[in-house]
Amino acid sequence: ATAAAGRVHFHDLHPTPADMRAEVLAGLALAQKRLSPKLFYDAEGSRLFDAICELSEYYPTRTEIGILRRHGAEMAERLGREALLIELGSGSSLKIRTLLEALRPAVYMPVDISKEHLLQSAEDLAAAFPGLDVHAVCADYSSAFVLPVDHHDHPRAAFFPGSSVGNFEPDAAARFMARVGQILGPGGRLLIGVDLIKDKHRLEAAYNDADGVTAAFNLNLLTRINRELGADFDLDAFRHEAVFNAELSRVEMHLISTKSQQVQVAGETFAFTEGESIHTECSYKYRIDGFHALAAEAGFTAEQVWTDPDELFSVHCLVW
Ligand code: AVI
Repeated sequence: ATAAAGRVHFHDLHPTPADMRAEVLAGLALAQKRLSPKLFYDAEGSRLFDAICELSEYYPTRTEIGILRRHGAEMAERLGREALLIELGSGSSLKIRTLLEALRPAVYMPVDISKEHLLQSAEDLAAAFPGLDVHAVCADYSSAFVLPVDHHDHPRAAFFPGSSVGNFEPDAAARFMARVGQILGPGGRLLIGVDLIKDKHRLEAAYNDADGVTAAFNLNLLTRINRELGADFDLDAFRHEAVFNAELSRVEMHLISTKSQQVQVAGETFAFTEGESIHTECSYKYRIDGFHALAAEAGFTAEQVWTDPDELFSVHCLVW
C-alpha cells in the first residue's frame, strides 16, 4: 500500500513475519535456545531502545552523534548532494537530522520495521525540514526488499548508523552489505557506524545499565511473545544478562531462567533448567581494519573513516 500523508509518502511492505510463530518455536527448540533480536522492536521495545540511547553508560549513540556533528560537512561532500538518501533502521530519525543540515538530499527514504515509530518520525522530520521529499518504507531491511520508487536520476547513498551492522553475524553482515551495494549501484556510497573493540568493563556496562532499561528491553521480548503468541513466560522467572565474549568480539545478551520451569508457547511446551539461557542478541565490535576487510568481502571499498578522540566508535564512508 502506498499513501501520501502531507509530503510524507508511506510504503508498507508488511515486514512482520507471518512466520514469527515458526521462528520463535524453532529458536526455542535449539540446544542453545535463541530468539531473534528483530523481535525487540515492537512499540514498547522501540520506546525502550530510545531510552537506552539516552543512558550515560550507552556511549555509542552520543559518540556517533558527536562524530556526525564534527564531520557532517565532509560526509555530505562524500555522499554527494541531491542524492536519494536511504536510511536503514531509521527508528526515531534523530541522527539523520545532523546530516540533513549539511546534506540536502533530493529524497530521504527512511526504512524501518516499526510502523508507528516510522510514521511518527517521518512526519516530525518532514515538519522540521520543509521542502524535503520523504518516502517512508516499512520493511525488514535484513531481508531482501525492493525500493518502492526508483529515482534513478539521483546518485544513491545509504546511512546505516548505530552499529546495527554489529547485530548480524559477520558473514551475514557481509551478505547484507552486498545487498545494500546492489541497491546503491556503482559509485553508490554507504555511510555506516561501527562500534569499536574496547575495554570489557566499558562494553558490559553499556549493556547492563544501572537503571535496568536494557534489562526491560531484553525482557520485553517475552512480554511480546506472551501477547502475540499466547505464551505464558513468567517475567519474574527470567533475568537479563550481558557479557562480552572477547574471543568472538561480541557482547551477548541472554535471558536466564532463574528456576527449573516449563513454558507454553503457541501450544508447545518448553522446559528450562535453572540457569539455562535464551540467547537474544549479539552485538559484534570491530577494529577498523577488521571492518574494512568485512566491507571488502561485501564488495565495498573503504574511502574514509572518522572516529572520536577516544576511539570508541567509528563512522565509515564505503563506495560500491
Ligand atoms: C541496535 N543495536 C545496534 C543495539 C546494540 O548496541 O547492539 C541494540 C542494543 N541492545 C542492547 N542495547 C542496545
